[in-house]
Amino acid sequence: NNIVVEDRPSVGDEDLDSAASPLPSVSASHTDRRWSDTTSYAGKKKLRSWFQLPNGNWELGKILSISGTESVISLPEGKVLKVKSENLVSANPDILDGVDDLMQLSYLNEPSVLYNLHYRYKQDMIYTKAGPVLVAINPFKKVALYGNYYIEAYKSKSIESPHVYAITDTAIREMIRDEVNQSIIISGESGAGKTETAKIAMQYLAALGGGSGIEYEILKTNPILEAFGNAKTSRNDNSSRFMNHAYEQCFLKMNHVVSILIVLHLFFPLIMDSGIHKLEKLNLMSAKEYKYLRQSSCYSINGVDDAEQFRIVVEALDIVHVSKEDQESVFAMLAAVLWLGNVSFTVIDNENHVEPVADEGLITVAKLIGCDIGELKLALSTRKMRVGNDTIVQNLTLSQATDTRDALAKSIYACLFEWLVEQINKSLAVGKRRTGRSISILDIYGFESFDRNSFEQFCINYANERLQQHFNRHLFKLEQEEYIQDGIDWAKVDFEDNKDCLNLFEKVPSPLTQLRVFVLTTKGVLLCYIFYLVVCHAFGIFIQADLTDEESTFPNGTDLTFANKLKQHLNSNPCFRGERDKSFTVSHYAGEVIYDTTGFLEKNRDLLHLDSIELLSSCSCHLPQIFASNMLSQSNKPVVGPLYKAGGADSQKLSVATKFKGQLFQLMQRLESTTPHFIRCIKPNNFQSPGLYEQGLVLQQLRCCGVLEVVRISRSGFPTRMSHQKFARRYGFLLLESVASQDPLSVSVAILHQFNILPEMYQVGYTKLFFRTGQIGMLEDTRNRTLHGILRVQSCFRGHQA
Ligand code: AD9
Ligand code: MG
Repeated sequence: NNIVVEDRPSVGDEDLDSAASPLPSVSASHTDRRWSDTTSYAGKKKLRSWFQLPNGNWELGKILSISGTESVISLPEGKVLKVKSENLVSANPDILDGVDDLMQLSYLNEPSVLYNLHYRYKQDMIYTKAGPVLVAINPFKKVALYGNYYIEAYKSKSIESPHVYAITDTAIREMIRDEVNQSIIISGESGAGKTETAKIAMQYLAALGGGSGIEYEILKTNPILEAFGNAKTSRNDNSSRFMNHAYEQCFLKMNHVVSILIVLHLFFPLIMDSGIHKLEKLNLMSAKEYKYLRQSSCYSINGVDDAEQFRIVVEALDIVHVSKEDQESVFAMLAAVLWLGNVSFTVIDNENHVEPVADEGLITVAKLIGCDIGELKLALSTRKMRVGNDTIVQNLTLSQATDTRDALAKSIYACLFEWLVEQINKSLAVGKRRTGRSISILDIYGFESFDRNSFEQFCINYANERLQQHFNRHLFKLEQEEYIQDGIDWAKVDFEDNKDCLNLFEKVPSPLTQLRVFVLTTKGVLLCYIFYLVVCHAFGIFIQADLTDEESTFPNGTDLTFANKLKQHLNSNPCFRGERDKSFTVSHYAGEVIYDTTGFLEKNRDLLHLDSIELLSSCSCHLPQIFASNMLSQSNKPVVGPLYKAGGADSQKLSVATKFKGQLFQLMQRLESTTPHFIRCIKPNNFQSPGLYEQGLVLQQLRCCGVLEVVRISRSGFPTRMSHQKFARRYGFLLLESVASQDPLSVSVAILHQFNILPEMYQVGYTKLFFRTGQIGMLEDTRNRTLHGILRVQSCFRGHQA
């Protein structure tokens, strides 16, 4: 039979059984670091072994006997089973239970990793290293791991267990040592704890800044971004809807994808807080009275005190110097958005044309944004069109008018968010033009998969796919390429590449088919397939079919035809699968997601008619005016409506997907020039419930983010590297004997010898030295001690002289 008997670490079975719990920090000696992956084994009697239950969960048992291909195993609660030996997977000796770096496990297989993480999680040790990556498991409760005591301890290195503070500290040290910008990249599914983790990292930076630095101010501005940019979703009560790229004074946002149909945080504090007298003129009613808020039928979040939340936001607005007057306008805009949702229409002719009902809703909106009621009515129910040199006014149907109303509400909200971000960035930059190096903390919206996934999920998951590629590139691809380039011995490790999936979103077949000049129907209505092409292009899902086909499909050039085109053109991509009706499935690195294209085109457009922009610019309030001029300066040609001019390129700039892609590329470009530090957040259950650890869910997240592969490559690889020159310069002065030749390589080799660095712990490449983990740390310690000594001697000497 093909049973493999593993070479076990040399610890006696009985010793293992009686070994005291070695927590919190266990480190196995280097020689114990053997590993074997998912190799089935049947070894000596009473060895610990994993057995998979029919429900997929793993249980830890002990092998009682082995005969032929079968083993008898005892499981917890006195169960004894006879099983096929090949179904057993090696477990680590209990001396390794709860090691703080998965690299220390002798057997690196899935059940062992799951068990180790759970073992720690049960004791509130939510952080574990997986080689260079920090794994953070969401505790869904307060854990006593933060605050000044811990910050000081990590700063002075008196605690070494894995922590966000430790990663942040490393980033700072490497920034200083290597003079390279750093980034802390936080990823994970929605609700896994990314935003909390980012805040913890900022806390550490803020503490180092002594409570007065820019980090501190950023921390203080967080409530604004969260209030306006987060929303409650079924996955997370406080889900981020924008990309937060903090510390570089650059907040990229996904505001256009924010659908106000999701309940946004600030609305509730605004409504609930009856104590704010100034808000009286906003004419607010209870949440249930607003149509936009009613759609979610969710009016509060457990444990969130709306009044307190509101106070914090106002305080934060003060900090970023938003004047009281502007603050009132901000809240007036929010109220206007809510009231807009309540504007209703009546049909005025037999062609289903409508006009808004002049009720409380309409009147309040006009008052809040400071416009004429008549103008508002016109903007919501008619559209000006230019035909040749003439302008004609066309009445809107009910569905067109509703779309116009919702687009106006969305735009006001999006502009407001953008404006706030601008104020924050401005205030942070005042008098503090930073020079030198930086550390960026990246926290984006996590991978999302709901029962129904739309355009928002499509964008969010695309961003995550990009980030995953960055992770892969750094930890696998570049790493291995560098080994090979520098000519060191290296056996390649395979990893999951998400290239195919990215192609789905990005690959633009060339040559690009030109957008044809659009055709006017006899009634002067623009063919809407233009939008459809814009969407397709933006996604790299560009359709090369002859446009005359599209002409014939008009006026049905809708979500359905869009979906059909996708199916037709992407079926050859292994990550794409067409589904029934308007749906399609994408195989993301984190799992399959079925997207429903209903509303894709409309959400992608998300653009305002010129009529609405003109309305805003005619307002007497100052924020709507700013919004209008910002929108006009982005492009003086709104895409929607017949004022659109032919000449594809400009129009593409404006689609949400294109804009989004642009922001994402900009972000990735910035990240590429930094040294990345990765934190992988893991969600242990879908109920936001403390203590519950679902093996299957955790395993799926570990698998999709390649944690095991990372550990494997780090264990067999050489994560630290330094050029010969730099190494010689940095440590050369530690040499006790002078070296015959002064070339960097000879000096480096002499240093390695003097410090007895074992040959298997490093490799000498053409241009660089490559080290296994921990080696440079040891050299750095010696260097620091020596430098310290020299400084002390010098100051003593000076003291004497004086
Ligand atoms: V989303 O992609 O923005 O939807 P995130 O950002 O990954 O998501 P978030 O940080 O908002 O998730 O965390 C969700 C919730 O988990 C928080 O509101 C906290 O209640 C909880 N959490 C996360 N991390 C910690 C922690 N270190 N300590 C305590 C935590 N609670
Ligand atoms: Mg978040």
